[in-house]
Amino acid sequence: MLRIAVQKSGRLQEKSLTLLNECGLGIDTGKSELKALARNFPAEILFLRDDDIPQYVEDGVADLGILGENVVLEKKKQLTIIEKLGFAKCRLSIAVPKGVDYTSVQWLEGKKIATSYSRIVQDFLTKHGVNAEIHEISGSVEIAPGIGLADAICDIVSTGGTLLSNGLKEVEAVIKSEAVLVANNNLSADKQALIDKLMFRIKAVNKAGTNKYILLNAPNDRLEQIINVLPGMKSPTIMPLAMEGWSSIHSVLAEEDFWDIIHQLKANGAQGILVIPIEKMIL
Ligand code: PRT
Ligand code: ZN
Repeated sequence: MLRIAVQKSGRLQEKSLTLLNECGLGIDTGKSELKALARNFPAEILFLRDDDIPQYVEDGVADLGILGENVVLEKKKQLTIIEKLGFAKCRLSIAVPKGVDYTSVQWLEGKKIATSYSRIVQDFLTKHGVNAEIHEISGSVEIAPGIGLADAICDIVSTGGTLLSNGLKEVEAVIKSEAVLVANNNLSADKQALIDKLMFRIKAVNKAGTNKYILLNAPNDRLEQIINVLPGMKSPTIMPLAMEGWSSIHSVLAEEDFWDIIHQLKANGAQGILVIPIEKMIL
């Protein structure tokens, strides 16, 4: 039985459970319990505060955990990041009042920085040879400069809206972060086998999410140009249409190349282009 720690409530909870359910675990969501048993996989979900997950995974109370990389780096526990999950993307940044004439990290010398991430900030300062006073606070970091508690802050930024509405500007991105899957370092062979099974599914789900299935019609005399534009898993599938001289082409596109390729397909005479989400993708 695998024990998987997931955030009890907050930004990561829903996406963590959705991912596990897309992997077929069958977890009943919506209950405010501390534990839940997966219906279709030998796994138990432990609902915890994200800050506590690294300790539970280090101690082996949980075998796996899903949390922000920012928390993993801050807690410095003995555990291993085994997969980046692609959601809850953000950065941990230093910000200063918008009127400050900030030119380089040297500006921080001798200053007071408020943050909930003192270890990450200290590593950043050490790397740049800057001495500054770190003031550890646990919430509402962005108000610290306004109330005279600090000269700068280091906090999570996603859209930047919070900084803006508090009269601050982002001056250094210290780390980038996203949700990650972490594992205990001393897993039994049985647990490792279950994790391998789960990892296979996670990869299939995440790969599917970044790809699209595409169908289009093309005149046979343009097939070659169109096939050259399409990547495909191996090569595109080509089937004759009932209409003489035309074929239907099926392929898979990476989301990031999507629009570029669609424009090229149109330019090469493709018609009736259909784009369909992929649920699972196994290579
Ligand atoms: O209760 P618990 O301790 O479990 O939760 P929490 O309050 O510590 O964490 P939570 O749920 O707020 O966030 C969990 C994780 O989501 C974080 O550790 C990050 O890895 C990730 N994440 C992604 C974010 C954001 N985006 C984010 N925007 N975490 C927090 N924020 C906050 C940030 O602190 C700031 O106040 O949103 C504000 C900034 O957002 P913008 O869009 O205005 O820039
Ligand atoms: Zn937290």
